Amino acid sequence: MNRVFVYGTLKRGQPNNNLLQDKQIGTSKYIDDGVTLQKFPMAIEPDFGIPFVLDEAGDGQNIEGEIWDVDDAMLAKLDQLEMHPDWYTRLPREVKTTSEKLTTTCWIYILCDFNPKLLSYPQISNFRGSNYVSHINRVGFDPRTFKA
Ligand code: PCA
Repeated sequence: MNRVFVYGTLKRGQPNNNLLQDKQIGTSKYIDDGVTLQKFPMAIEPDFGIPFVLDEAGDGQNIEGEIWDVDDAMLAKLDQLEMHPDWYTRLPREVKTTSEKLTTTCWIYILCDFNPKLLSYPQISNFRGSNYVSHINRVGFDPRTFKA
């Protein structure tokens, strides 16, 4: 099993959570809500509403999200969605569980070598995804513009 911390569109009630719960792809189990032990900036890209946890630990806020255990097939699908390692990079980071206050290591999709302009976008600790535009509807979208 692989433990993943999701903070954006993969959370329950968000537009990509159906993928995380698709039994045709693999197995997944919601474990608990959680919050990152370290602080990170989380930027919301304004045109498509894409959430990015930025690789700049120490700045920003403790990020709220959900802990899921997934099998290898599901992890591979998530990697494909997040374009790991070309766009987001999946990195291990410590997360504190909300119910038991236990520290657990999870994979998190983080944007490394990011375009510094992302630091000027609105920053939040809890993504609620009101203006998110999914991949298929992104006109003029180029993931490279978010990288340094
Ligand atoms: N999906 C991943 C990373 C950002 C996003 O929208 C997640 O929910 O954790």
